[in-house]
Amino acid sequence: MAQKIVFSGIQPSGSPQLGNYLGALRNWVALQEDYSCRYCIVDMHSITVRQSPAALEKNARDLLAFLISAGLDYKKHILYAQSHVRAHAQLAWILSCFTYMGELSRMTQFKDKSQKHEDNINAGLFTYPVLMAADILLFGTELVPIGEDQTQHLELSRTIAARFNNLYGDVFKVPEAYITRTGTRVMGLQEPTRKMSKSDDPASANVVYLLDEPKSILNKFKRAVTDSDNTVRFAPEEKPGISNLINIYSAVTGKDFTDIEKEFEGAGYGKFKTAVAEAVISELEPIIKKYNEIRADAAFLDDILKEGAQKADAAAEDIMRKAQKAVGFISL
Ligand code: ATP
Ligand code: LTN
Repeated sequence: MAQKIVFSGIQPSGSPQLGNYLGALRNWVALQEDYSCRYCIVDMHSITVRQSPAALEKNARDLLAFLISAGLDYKKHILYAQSHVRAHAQLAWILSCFTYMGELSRMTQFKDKSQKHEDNINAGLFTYPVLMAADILLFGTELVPIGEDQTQHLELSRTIAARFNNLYGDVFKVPEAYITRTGTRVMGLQEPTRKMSKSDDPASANVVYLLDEPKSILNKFKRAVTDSDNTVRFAPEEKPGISNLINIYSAVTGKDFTDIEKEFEGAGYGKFKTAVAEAVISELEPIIKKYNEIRADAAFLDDILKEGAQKADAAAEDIMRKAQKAVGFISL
């Protein structure tokens, strides 16, 4: 039987951070065993927020090298950049004609990002979820590993797919989200009520970048905002900072919350923060080692992108053609 299809994307809009890893990338690696996976560097999504062109290109190459170092098998699966495969934009246009303004205005990411970038509320920022739906639906995807912040977008992809199928027959598979128990919403270390995001201010200690030096990771965790009650207890409303650290520690070590509370009973926050930092550092260590070996090899990375684009092109062809035929474009 053919393997089920997994698709996911990550933006090269900065350097990847711990939330990306625990919420999404780790699952990307795990799913490779049982599924046929397409993993995409979604550079077209990134330009919905103004980027420096040189930084965007560098970030995309860094990200590719990171993904390979984290264990993505580019030979067995498909690893590529969105802008290299035309079908993403082609299908996004068709789907935009089956998506309502009202639906897009309800997206919380649009509202957040419009507030953050008041001077550049462009149409791409608004139709961002349509492009994401196209990414997913192009491949007959069944499972989409994402962090919790993306569930609303995935729900909209399902709605668009069902709406199109209702009108024209079974063109698209209706995808499901794949979300694990822990790590799925990592909050900022300085602002534990907001999700950690790679496009936050890199100068602050709010974001743990996956490529940070171990010393810097330790420092950021030591400076993490907590509370004055000095007990390690999971209570997200009352103790957002400590709860975030418990969630991170649990995601990395696999221990559950009550065991963690017991482990650090009476230990104080200093000791706990150091333990969380050390667990994160040792999880990342082998990835960083590999990254340092491959990042400078531009030809190696470009070859992977070229091959990935060809494979993605071929994989998208069938559904792209069906969607065009369904709406009545001339078939040759
Ligand atoms: P940006 O801030 O540039 O929008 P981002 O850091 O939020 O980027 P994306 O590239 O948009 O990251 O997302 C890649 C994957 O990482 C998505 O599946 C997303 O759900 C997940 N993710 C992002 N931030 C977090 C977080 N703080 N906790 C858990 N998962 C996250
Ligand atoms: N919107 C996602 C990135 C993304 C994505 C996708 C994730 C673009 N296309 C398709 C899963 C499937 C984000 O901001 N995290």
